[in-house]
Amino acid sequence: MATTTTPTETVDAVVIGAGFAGIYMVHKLNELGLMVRGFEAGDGVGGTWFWNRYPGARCDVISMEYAYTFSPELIEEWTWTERYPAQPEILRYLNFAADRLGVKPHFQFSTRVVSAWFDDDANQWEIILDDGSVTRAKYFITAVGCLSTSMTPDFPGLSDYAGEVYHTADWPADGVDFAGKRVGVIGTGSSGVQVIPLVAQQAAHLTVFQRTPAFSLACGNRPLTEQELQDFKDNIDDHKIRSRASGTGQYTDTLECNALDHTPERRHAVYEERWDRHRAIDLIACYPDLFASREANETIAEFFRGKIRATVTDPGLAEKLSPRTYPLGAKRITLDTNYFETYNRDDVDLVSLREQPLHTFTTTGIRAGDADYDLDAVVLATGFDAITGPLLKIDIRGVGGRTLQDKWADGPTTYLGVAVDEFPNMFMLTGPGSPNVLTNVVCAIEQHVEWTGDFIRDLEKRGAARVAPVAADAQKWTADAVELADGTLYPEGESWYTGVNIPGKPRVIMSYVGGLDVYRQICDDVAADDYRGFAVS
Ligand code: NA7
Repeated sequence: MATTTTPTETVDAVVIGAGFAGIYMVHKLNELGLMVRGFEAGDGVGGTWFWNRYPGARCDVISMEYAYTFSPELIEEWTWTERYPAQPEILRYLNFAADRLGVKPHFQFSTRVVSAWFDDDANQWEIILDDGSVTRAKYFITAVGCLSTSMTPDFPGLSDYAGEVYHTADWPADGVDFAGKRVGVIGTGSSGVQVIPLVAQQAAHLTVFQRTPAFSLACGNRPLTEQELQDFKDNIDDHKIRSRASGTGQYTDTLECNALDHTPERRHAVYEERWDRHRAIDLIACYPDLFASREANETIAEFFRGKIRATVTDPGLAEKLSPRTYPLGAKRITLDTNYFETYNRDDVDLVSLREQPLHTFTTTGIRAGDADYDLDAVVLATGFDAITGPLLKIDIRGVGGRTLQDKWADGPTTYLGVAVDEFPNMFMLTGPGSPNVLTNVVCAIEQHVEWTGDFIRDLEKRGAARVAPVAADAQKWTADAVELADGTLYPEGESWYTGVNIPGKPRVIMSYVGGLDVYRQICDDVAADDYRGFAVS
């Protein structure tokens, strides 16, 4: 690997990915006057929103809040149509933003970065692309997203199955016609919960294979009114201040007393009022103790189960759909439109894989428990190798040829979730150890891009050739972040948050759980203290 090839191009910075993070990072580096090249595997911008184009794909953050705030022009010139934006609208927004910022010419699309190695002598990264060409750059910045490496379980017999197979995270651009077909969906996380009602409407018959039921909130999606849109634009400064001061980038009015301090009747009334707001953060952050105490959490978990019982007419089916094995919020709360209602249809069945384990695919379908299910098509809504997956898919080698795979064999170690010791001049946007997926990710991205951009400006001003975190600071940051997470209910979620959905992946929370507001302050303090914890030469 560590042989210098003749580069086709030498630039100041390479950015991988053209989603929310990559678009803004390229713009920021352009503003700094650096020569920047972006690489993107898709044939257009969008990142996660480019590939996740399954029917029903929709963001779980309100549209106006799921948008860049750094540019008054972008805010003024874009108008959202729905409260929760669907994938095509987010993709249109990102195309609009990339065009308006003029970043598309800096990207090379339909190009995958295969490997990158740090040249110790030249203090440069050599980036090797899937067409064999090579680019050299001083700075190597990953904007690869947290949910961009899809996960297909190693189901026995899958390769022998003769029917159609689709993964929600890699959906055909031209769509799929399920009319008249017997379809199976495996997975009931956010993607499954969104795709199931729409597949049910089209297919002749739908069988849902559920391993763990979801806590799901009816999203109450609707068109936005002109008044709402105008009010938001008029109050954008207030929105920025409030989202920056919040732990998740989404503000809510958390009550001062604990859930367990209220009577059951009072609590129920509070939950009902919050349910009608159709916003997950308003429920999970309703009382301060909901995510700190299992007993408090059970009160809201039972409230959600009550909603399932009120919707699903068959009580046995309602119970199968009711989560009981993990606290609410420890797996991501899903947002849906008519998810539980779908199970009242005669042409939809549920197979609980806890009661009937999935043994194998056959040539004609799936064998689970004692039964064979004949299926013309199967949709895998089985999720992602999250956060570290997209980084480890690239063969990244730092000082002395050390691979990132080797460095992170026991779990990712980072400093501030943005840099790794032994990997100089490399910056990760929303990397492991940063607040990433536990926030409105656009807020996390803006903070990371702005902080990284400021740091690079500072390095260029000093004439620095090389920067990397000090190993001891990275180890401390990582250990402290893990300890912080151990004091929450996240480890009980058994989800992609902690890597347990991927066989063999180290089981560790990959996000900083202390809140985006606290994290922002720490990063600002590090910068003010002459980038404490980084060695610059
Ligand atoms: P998730 O949330 O990881 O959901 C994946 C689903 O697939 C979940 O229900 C899993 O059950 C199920 N799954 C995974 N592997 C298997 C196997 N081997 N057998 C049966 N079922 C399986 O991914 P999503 O794409 O829905 O959502 C990811 C994020 O994207 C989401 O949180 C939003 O932020 C957007 P399990 O729960 O592991 O028992």
